[in-house]
Amino acid sequence: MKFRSLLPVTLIASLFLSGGAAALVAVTCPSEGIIGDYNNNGAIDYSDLAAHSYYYGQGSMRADLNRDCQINIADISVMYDLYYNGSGTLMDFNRDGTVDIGDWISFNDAYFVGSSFANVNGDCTVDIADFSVYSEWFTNGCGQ
Ligand SMILES: [Ca+2]
Ligand SMILES: [Ca+2]
Ligand SMILES: [Ca+2]
Repeated sequence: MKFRSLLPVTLIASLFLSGGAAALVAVTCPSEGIIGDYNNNGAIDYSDLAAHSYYYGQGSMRADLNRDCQINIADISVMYDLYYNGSGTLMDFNRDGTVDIGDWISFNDAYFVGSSFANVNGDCTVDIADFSVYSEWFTNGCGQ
């Protein structure tokens, strides 16, 4: 039993150490483009719907708005949600127009249920790497 109890402590210690080392590395913030703003005019309008439709038809990954590396109806749903309910950047996770603790909470909600939206590093899986990336962005004030 004594040996068994050592394992979690070692894991926690190594996670802590790797987290500490990562904090020393320079953080590159995500580009602050608005998600779904294909024509980069700062708003989601009808021409963005048309652009999304075009990329969707082409099977382009530019149409993959929910970041699950698949182009399907879910992406159309996200595009219409952006159009009708407001837009946001990658840092503005809850799309309320500001980057604050609410985004951190929303990211954690998405991360712990394994939502593809939490795939912030774009590698098609939701894992500790995404948690690490978003928390580094967040603690370094990206988007503020
Ligand atoms: Ca998708
Ligand atoms: Ca926000
Ligand atoms: Ca990922």
